[in-house]
Amino acid sequence: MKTRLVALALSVLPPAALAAQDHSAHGQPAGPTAPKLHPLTGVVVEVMAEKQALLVKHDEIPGVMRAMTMMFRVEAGVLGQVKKGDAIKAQMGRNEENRWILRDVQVVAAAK
Ligand SMILES: [Cu+2]
Repeated sequence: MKTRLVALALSVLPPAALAAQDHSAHGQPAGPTAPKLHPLTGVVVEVMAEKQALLVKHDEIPGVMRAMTMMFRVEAGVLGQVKKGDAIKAQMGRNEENRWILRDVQVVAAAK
């Protein structure tokens, strides 16, 4: 009986509720789910040392976010390792303050 109820609940859940998370409204509250990381590629538009952040023009992250330019908090050590114009890859997620962050930032092509 219990199994049947779970199956029923799942079948009732509209697929749209699971997909289509457009993060154009940055800073919206995170859901109750555990923090998730998404692979990201993009180009550093600006190193914002005073905010310990990078302004990054990132490619589309399918199912998560359209291509756009936005700010990401990074670990302090990253600031000295990237520069304006560098192409990077990283893992995108949110920190405890619900701000967008990048982890595992790697330069894949240095600015010319
Ligand atoms: Cu974005």
